[in-house]
Amino acid sequence: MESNYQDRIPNNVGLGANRTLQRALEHWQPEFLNWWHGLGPSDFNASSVYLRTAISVDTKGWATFDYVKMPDYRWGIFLAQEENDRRVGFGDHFGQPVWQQVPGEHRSTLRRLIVTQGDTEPASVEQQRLLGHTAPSLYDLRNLFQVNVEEGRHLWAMVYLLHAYFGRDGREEAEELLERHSGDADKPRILSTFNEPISDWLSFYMFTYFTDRDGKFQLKSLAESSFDPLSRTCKFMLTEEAHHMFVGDTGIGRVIKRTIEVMKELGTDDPLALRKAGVVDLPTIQKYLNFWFSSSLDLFGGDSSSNAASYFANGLKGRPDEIKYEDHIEAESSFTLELPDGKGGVREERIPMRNAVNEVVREAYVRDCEKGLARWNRHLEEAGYPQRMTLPSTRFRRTLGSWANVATSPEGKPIAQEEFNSHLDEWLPTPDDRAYVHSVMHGVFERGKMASWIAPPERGINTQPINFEYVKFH
Ligand code: BYC
Repeated sequence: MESNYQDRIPNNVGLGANRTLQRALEHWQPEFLNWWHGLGPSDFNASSVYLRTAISVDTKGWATFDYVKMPDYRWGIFLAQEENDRRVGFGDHFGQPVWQQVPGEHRSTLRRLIVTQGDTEPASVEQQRLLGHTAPSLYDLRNLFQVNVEEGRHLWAMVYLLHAYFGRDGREEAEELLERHSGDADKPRILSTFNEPISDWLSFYMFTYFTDRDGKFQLKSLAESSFDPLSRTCKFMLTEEAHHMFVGDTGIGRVIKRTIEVMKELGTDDPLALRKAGVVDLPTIQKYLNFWFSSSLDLFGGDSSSNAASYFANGLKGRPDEIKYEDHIEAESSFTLELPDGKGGVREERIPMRNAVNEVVREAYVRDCEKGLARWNRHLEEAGYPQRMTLPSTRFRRTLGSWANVATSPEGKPIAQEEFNSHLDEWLPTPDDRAYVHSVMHGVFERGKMASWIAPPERGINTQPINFEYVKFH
């Protein structure tokens, strides 16, 4: 299908040939823009931002760079190319042709999955809406807005599926995606992490590293879906997601690098001395990491989940890179979970593999997270410091699954609740830590300049220099 970039809604789904669908989406478009103006990035809508826009899905068109005012960004509907004779890759229908329409018996489950995915996209934009004011550089400001407009496009992707395949229910769900709001007491976003405030840039980098990475794994799982339009949509979303994680990965790396520079200059790792010098001390960075990593772990769902088992059995949602697994049916296989034994210890339990899919995916996610830590720790190693950033155990500070509300140390050792409480200030950001981090957040809007607490990036965007005018305020 050819890309049509001239339509009011750019697309490669032949929208022009389906007047009813086109009208329905054109009706939703002003509601989306209303939402963007009310709850999208605050105050920068008149600025020209050096953004990449997807105008097609081929290598030439998916990343076209130019100055754009955010409300004029062309939020389009793009699906990856259809694969010839694609077959169901896992579960009970393995080997059968994939579905181009929604099977009646899976309609409400697929709708729920698409709504849950769709709900996270505008949620993250809402969470980040005030960050522009305190951006540490024009380069970072541009990256924030790039992430925001693309999350907006990912919302469009899910809304397209809801409108095109789920009739009136789908249209109602699309409206509700703009009615729930992050942190709203009455109508919160669906998943926990998407109601946490992101009010400083250290949290933003942690979120784009850890939470966007959940996005990567969930999108990869949905890209395996037998419902082919969902699979193709997610495949294309994944190309954009990589930059979001890059922003988090390099952002955290730059914060650590700058802290090391000042540790060297001052000859101390004393947090108070470092704070006086305007950088974020390593223990505080570790506490932020503990917070966002543990929160993001909950986004994979329960470790033993009958929902996950039925998604897998029915071919609705698979495992990332399903092709790498030997057994695509997993009807007989099992998985050993480590569970709290209720007496301060750990016990093992074998559960059917299908019920453990969330845990399998979570484990793959943890391995992927470790790569960033290795990179950040290299900065410390090269500078000759013994400190290292670590990932806490997957049992630590969970609110969901078998380890929910079980007190453990960051290493995963079950401990008494009193002991947990007495260490909280060492393990998670305190109000003081947050107040300090907030206190160094000031907008730096001069070309090439960086805030005191972060090192410059290694290179600019799209081969532009670091001192490029990434955002023009007029
Ligand atoms: N918070 O059987 P269970 C992204 C609910 S991020 C609140 O344990 P299941 C992005 C669950 O919905 C990726 N509720 O888990 C990143 C279920 O409720 P119902 C987003 C939670 O169903 C950055 C109940 O608890 N995409 O793209 O196997 C920026 C029992 O669930 C939570 C997706 O998540 C939680 N943390 O798996 C922008 C993919 N966890 O249905 C974007 C779609 C679970 O009984 N979603 N619950 O009322 C899914 O595949 C699944 O819903 C989950 C949960 C993986 C989330």
